[in-house]
Amino acid sequence: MDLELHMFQKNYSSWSMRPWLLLVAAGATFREVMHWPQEATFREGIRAVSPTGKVPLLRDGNVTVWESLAIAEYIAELFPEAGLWPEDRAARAWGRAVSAEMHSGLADLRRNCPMNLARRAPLPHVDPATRRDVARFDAIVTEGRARFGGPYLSGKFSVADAMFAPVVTRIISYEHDVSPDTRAYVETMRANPSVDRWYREAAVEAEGRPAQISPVTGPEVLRGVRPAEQVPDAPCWAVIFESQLDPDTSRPEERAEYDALAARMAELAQKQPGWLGIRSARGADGFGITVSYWDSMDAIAAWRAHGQHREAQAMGKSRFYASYDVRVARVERTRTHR
Ligand SMILES: N[C@@H](CCC(=O)N[C@@H](CS)C(=O)NCC(=O)O)C(=O)O
Repeated sequence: MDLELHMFQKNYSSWSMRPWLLLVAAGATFREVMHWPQEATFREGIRAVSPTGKVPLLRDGNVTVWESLAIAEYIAELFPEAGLWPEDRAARAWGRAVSAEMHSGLADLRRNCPMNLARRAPLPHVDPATRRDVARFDAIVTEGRARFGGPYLSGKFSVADAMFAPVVTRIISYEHDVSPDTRAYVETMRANPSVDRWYREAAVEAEGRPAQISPVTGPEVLRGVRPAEQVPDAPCWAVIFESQLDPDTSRPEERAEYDALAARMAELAQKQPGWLGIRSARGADGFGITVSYWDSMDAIAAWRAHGQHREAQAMGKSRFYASYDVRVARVERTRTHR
């Protein structure tokens, strides 16, 4: 499977959030392709892949799907075992109806309260149209939970919840008044592991360091561990690779080639004896840090000498990197806070 989700930054992109949550909830392996508004190639980068010039957009090999609701349906079909729609036909029909309503409606709430996960402040004045949208959301939540038993809209987490997730973030960010039942739903959603992961990754961007936490996400490629859990316990060895991409590498085709090479190397590295984990982040300015963890110096030396890795190193030097530094360090102690 070769899934690629094109998206904007997590703090602001409400439409991108929906399919991303579904992919993560389904345990899918996929590549996030971020389009950063700060980058000069931003517009042409999106236009190159999207017929509408908008994100999200999902690519699955030669299949391209745009429009978040269509992407959600595609993901639900791709991962039937994830049960992203309820089994009960009436619950499914209701979930589809409210999802479509969300996709085409609640325009005043969307316009007047743009998604901004970092915000925590009410509007100075909430106009009647926005109030009506909040009241409609309240009514949907109350009806769904009463009819299908909660804690989510139609029982367990489904496409409908992903569609409403950005509304949930607006209730939190703008401190809108909602009923106790809707408040409970908002809390359930905020605590949902996929939603929480989105918030955590958005917080890294909100600090002004737009970073792609690991260019490849997903359980297979990263050996079943999420980025936050990839750092192994001490003692172990770390290879710290700091690199500055060449300005040419920011051209979309060149960057796609580089990303594919980096993903192949991450995949190959994890199959080597002594491999323990990897964490990687790259900013919009092309500066990145990748730390790979190993159980011995011998394992690091063997990986350095690996044939395909040597070819990749040569290509990195001649084409992709303006500069890089490698440091090998022994990890003596680790401490963790989540
Ligand atoms: N109806 C589309 C809406 C997509 C959308 O508006 N995406 C925003 C980002 S959250 C976008 O790409 N905006 C760029 C633009 O309008 O130029 C969907 O459901 O996917």
